[in-house]
Formats: sequence, C-alpha cells, structure tokens
Amino acid sequence: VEVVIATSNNHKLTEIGKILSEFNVKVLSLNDLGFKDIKIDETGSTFEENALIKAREVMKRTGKIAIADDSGLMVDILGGRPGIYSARFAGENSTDKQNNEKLLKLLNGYPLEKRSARFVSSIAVVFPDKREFTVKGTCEGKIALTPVGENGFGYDPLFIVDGYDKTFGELSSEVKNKISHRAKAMEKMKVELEKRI
Ligand code: ITT
Repeated sequence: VEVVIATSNNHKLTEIGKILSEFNVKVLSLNDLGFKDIKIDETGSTFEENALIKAREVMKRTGKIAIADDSGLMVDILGGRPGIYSARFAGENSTDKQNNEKLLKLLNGYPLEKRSARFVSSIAVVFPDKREFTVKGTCEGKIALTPVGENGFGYDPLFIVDGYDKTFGELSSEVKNKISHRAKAMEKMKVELEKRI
C-alpha cells in the first residue's frame, strides 16, 4: 500500500520516512505526487484536530491514505505554550531560531528544575473511504538554558530529554527516532494502520 505524508516540513518528512522505513508501506511525499505548496489553514484548537484537518485535505487532493503529524512543545511554567502554536510562536513564518529565542526570553531567570516541558505529536490517518483515526505520543524533558547541538530541527537544541543528559540537538537521529514523541505516536499508528489495511 501507498501512503502520503501530509507535511510541508522536510524535517518531519525525513523523520517519518525513517521511522516507517522497515514498515511494509510505500511512503510518498506531496512533492513525489507533484503537489508543491499546499497551504492548509490549521484552524483547530488541538493537535488532534489540526492533524485531522491536514490529513483529510491531503487525502481529498491525492486520493491516497494520508498521514499527518501535528506537533509542538508544551512548557509547564508557560501554561502549555507554545503548544499548537509552536511553528508560529514568534509570528507567522517565524524561523526556528526566532522561536527558540522567544522561548529562552520568556524563561529567562527560571532555573532548570522549573523548565519542565514535553513534546507532543498527534498523528492522523485518513483513508480514501473516509475512515480515520488519531494517535498521540509525548516525550518529557526540560528546556535548556542555551541551545546545544546541531541535529534535528525546531526546538531540538533546547530540549533536554529525560533520562539523557543531552538535547535532541546533540542526540543522533537514530536515537531521537527511537524515543521521540513522533516515534511513540508512529509506533501506535503502525499498529492501528496494520489492523485496517
Ligand atoms: P506541517 O504542518 O506542514 O506538517 P509544521 O512545521 O507547520 O509542518 P506543525 O504545525 O505541526 O508543523 O508545527 C510543529 C512545530 O513544533 C515545528 O515547526 C517545531 O517548531 C515544533 N516541533 C514539533 N516536533 C518537533 C521535534 O521533533 N523537534 C523540534 N521541534 C519540534
């Protein structure tokens, strides 16, 4: 079976492709199918809703089983922010660097033990016959005092993963893809997908 990954974020596409590489599905990108810039308004108020919005739209356009990830970082002392606004935290079209700087500024003065946070990934799968489901994965950690490491994307240089004394920016993609929010959600997704295909 073929599945299309409903994302315009190439980092996500790479991670999802690696996580699915030993799974018995053919993974296609929007680019592979000739869709260049699909702009989807993420108007939902939860990760699940936004993942479903993206997967439904891409299934409609491509006619294929669509898999979307809506994800973000929730910082406890900020009441769960940036949450679903993680990609656009410092403004519409903000860069990862600007978002990280904004986060560090808001947490300025808080010691490490007050900087607990988690990454969340909701994955939605929508089938051509309109069946759909969502799964969720989380990964606990703390926001570092300064960015460390060059790997990954987004908030990875600031996210110190519980159980490791390192940020996702320092860990290899192999390690991240075993323990991340997205890896956990994808493992559940594989189980649910297998039951349905
Ligand atoms: P698509 O909607 O096209 O998939 P996007 O980047 O806009 O791409 P989201 O709306 O789900 O995706 O926003 C997710 C943001 O959360 C992402 O841009 C990062 O800032 C952050 N994020 C999510 N997962 C992350 C990870 O594994 N490492 C670092 N940051 C992550």
